[in-house]
Amino acid sequence: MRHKILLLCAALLAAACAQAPQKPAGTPRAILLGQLESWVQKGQIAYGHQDDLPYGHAWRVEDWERDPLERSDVKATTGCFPMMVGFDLGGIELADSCNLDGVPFGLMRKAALKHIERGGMVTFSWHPRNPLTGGDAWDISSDQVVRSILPGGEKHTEFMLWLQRAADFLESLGDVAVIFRPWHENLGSWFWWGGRLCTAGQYQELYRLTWLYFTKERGLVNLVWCYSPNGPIPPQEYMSRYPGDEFVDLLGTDIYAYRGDDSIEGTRVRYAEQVKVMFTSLTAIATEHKKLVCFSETGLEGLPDTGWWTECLYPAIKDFPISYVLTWRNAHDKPGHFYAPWPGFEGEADFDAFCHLEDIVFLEVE
Ligand code: BMA
Repeated sequence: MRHKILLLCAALLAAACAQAPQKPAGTPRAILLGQLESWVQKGQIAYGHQDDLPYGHAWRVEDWERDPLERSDVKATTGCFPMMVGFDLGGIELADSCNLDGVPFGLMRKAALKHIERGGMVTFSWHPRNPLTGGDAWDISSDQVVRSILPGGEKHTEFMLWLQRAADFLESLGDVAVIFRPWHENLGSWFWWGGRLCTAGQYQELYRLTWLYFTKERGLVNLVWCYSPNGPIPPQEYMSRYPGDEFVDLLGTDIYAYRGDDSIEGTRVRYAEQVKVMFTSLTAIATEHKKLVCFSETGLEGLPDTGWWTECLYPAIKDFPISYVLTWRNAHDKPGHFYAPWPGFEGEADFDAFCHLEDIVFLEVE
């Protein structure tokens, strides 16, 4: 039996059913959390893809107000949409019209809502620019940035405007629940909020400030908050900057496979080991803290391993209680920067096989 979410279009439903379909009870947030949990309980893992709808390998949505948003590299290769679609808010803080990867925020809103309406889920990350230097999220030239935006810092007022703009966007989605994953990969030192760029206390204050502003001041109660440090790291470090149970719903991690000069087999073995160490520990932490687990980002850039999905990713994750796994974006303008196959790519068949595994969940639309 294939465990896919089957969606009937509204017209079919109206024709076939006298009564409206039963909506699950609870707030949008509780329903989203409940869905993630039910996959875990059934031993299933949902699949996600970053920026799946605005663009793909060598294509992008041009006229987004008219575009039906049916195109997707994942759908073109498997017949199904990813269950989870990720978007990035980078650029919203300066009221830009497009995000850092050229996605208009209007398109992002439309695609997110359309995906949710189809029965899918949405997660937002955020690569905001550097509020102290004016550089990008990767500008690590100063270790004073986080200090400067916290209460009492010289950039605090400006930073609160950045939070306001991000909150305005999420609020504009209306009464739907989405996952929000701010200040990610915080144990590495490649973002201005990273490990060597601020103290643990400053990081926690930043996360809590964000949560408090969104939740208490703005009343954004539909957000599911994801904490997602980078891996691989020694597992005992995972909680070293944890903001606290009150501020987090989902425990994630970002771990990528890297080939480097290694063989395909060597790359697989290394990745499997890293995933195993990290998720063994995350599973125990999640049980202790009563949280759900996700694999917030992963992938192998350019997919040089054509069996990566069923012979590397799947065996690495299948025995862990991971609610969803998200692979990164298929850039429209950087030919080698992709993490999911597209029609004609040689690894297509393996991805299709992954999609049709019993315990992997895609979004099937009829
Ligand atoms: C990175 C790369 C960048 C991109 C950023 C935010 O991992 O994909 O090209 O700008 O994510 O999406």
